[in-house]
Amino acid sequence: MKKAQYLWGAIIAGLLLVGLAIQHRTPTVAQAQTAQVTIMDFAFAPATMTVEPGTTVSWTNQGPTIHTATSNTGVWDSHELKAGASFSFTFKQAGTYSYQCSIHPEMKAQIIVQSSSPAMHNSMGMGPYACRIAPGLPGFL
Ligand SMILES: [Cu+2]
Repeated sequence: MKKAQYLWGAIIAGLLLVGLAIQHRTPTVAQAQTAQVTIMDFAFAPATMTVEPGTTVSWTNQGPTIHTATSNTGVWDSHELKAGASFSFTFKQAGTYSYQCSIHPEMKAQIIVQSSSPAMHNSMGMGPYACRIAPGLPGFL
């Protein structure tokens, strides 16, 4: 009995380590279908964010100054966001979307839209099964 418990403990610890390893490989991949960008101190945070296709990104102005989140290629424009205001846009197409604040063009950032492919797991020798063991755990896709 004790041996079985120890074995399970070791398996769970191993899975957690694998999860942490994946998270380290892809630190900015947002798993959820929504993602948040904070506008503060004349910068977008995070400046580069990677999301899955279909993700709705919300920009919230947490600072006192009016800003915008404006696509460099005309894909979206939040227009002026006052303190506390937010704007959302859903990214359906994969690609790299650069944007800036139209009031302060030195505020630059980008959203990268791409699928988190099972190929990444396969390249780590995990296969699809391991990925489904703990889908809610950070690091498990
Ligand atoms: Cu600004």
